[in-house]
Amino acid sequence: MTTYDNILVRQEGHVGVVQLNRPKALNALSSPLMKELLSALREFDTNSEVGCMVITGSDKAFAAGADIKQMAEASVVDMLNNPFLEYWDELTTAIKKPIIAAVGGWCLGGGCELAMACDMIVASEKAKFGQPEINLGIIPGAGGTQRLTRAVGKAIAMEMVLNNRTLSAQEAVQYGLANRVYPVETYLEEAIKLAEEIAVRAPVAVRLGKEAVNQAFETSLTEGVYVERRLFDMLFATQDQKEGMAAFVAKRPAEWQGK
Ligand code: DAK
Repeated sequence: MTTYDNILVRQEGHVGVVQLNRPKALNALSSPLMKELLSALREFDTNSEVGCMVITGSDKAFAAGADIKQMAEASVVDMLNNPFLEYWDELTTAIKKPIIAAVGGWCLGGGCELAMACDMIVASEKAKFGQPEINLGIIPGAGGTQRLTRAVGKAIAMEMVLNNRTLSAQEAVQYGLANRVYPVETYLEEAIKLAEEIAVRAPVAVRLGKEAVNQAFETSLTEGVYVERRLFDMLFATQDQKEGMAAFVAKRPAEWQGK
């Protein structure tokens, strides 16, 4: 497995785990870190032993945002030319397997945007979600006004973006931003357990299920239902659909082939 400078990577069962590892900077997301993250996720995405991924940080910080020190002196042209943006875009479009964010502590700015770009969020009781860019004289730049608003609604999103309101883990679940909350001692283990459950399900159906749910954010209802129907029909060309239904009828567990 490739080793990196800013992240730690390991495989647990069928789960690829990526741990952001800039503890002194509270896992601030620098360009090198984002490049490494994308590279590690791509490696897991093409690894047939891996069915799901978990991105985590430390118990203190999932990530305290994009690296302010890196951005502080940037010009508009620097921002336009920096491949930083492409790394974020590719994270949501190029990775086909599901990704779970396991959020321990601070989950701010770009850190919150990174967690929201994942498919699910498992939080520790100490997690804090926020978009504090307003304190720096900017606004979120990687989905923080869009994914956040779709998740929590306009009222809460406006407070977070305009007035640096932070959400506790419980609030994040209550408002539909996070899936589950666990004690800080167990949230990562629980996230990996959830990822393992998903990882051993029918692989093609998992991939298309992720794609179909994500379509809900991109299209009208009519178009979205149309896309869903086409993906649904496509699954009837897989051996796994035959196996899944045969196993149900025979009252035995299904054995997925990913074919
Ligand atoms: N960047 C760089 N360093 C950071 C950092 C950050 N975001 N957050 C923390 N650090 C560093 C601190 O500078 C400090 O370093 P030293 O001074 O020791 O060298 C170290 O981490 C520990 O931080 P603190 O001493 O501040 O720790 P505390 O426990 O007192 O406070 C905190 C924790 C999380 C409340 C505090 O560190 C904090 O407020 N951090 C900044 C949070 C923030 O404003 N985040 C939003 C950043 S703007 C884009 C995509 C995304 C973005 C932009 C563009 N494109 C696609 C173009 C995103 C922008 C952002 O996220």
